[in-house]
Amino acid sequence: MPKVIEGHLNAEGRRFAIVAARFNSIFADQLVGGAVDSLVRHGANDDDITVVRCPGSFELPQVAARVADSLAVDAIICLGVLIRGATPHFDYIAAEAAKGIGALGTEGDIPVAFGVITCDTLEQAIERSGSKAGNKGCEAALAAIEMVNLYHDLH
Ligand code: DLZ
Repeated sequence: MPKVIEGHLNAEGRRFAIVAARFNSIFADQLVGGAVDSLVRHGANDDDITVVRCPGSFELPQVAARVADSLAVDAIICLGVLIRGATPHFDYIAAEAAKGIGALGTEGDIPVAFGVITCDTLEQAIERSGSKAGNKGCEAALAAIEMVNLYHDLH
């Protein structure tokens, strides 16, 4: 049998920061609610969850980097909702958010989950923020819990 190392889904005693963009807040707030719900249902204490809001998804990596430096947390969950408009703006913001969040996770000491949804239509945003396609905030929180425990086991 191969030796398998994988993180379990117990968030007890772990501290989390959720960094969430306010843009498209109807949907972004749903992602925040989903992430908090996931963390608490997996054992995290309300007091161990800090929510930090920023203007838009472009700012997520900037704020998350400061959160990593200033708050004693075990993982950061970045949440944002990008909805494509008539110009290429969407692509620049999406690329910056993905690149910055990815770099922070790779270069920093703690896991950083990517809960940014990139939608071509409002309908896709509705589907991904708590209806047909689930809640991507919940999924990002689960990834963060698993990664915290995986990093712990890899030490
Ligand atoms: C400007 C902008 C646009 C057009 N669209 C979105 C979006 O769909 N989702 C999002 O999170 N943020 C958007 N923003 C705001 C930018 O992320 C950023 O806050 C501004 O460009 C200011 O730096």
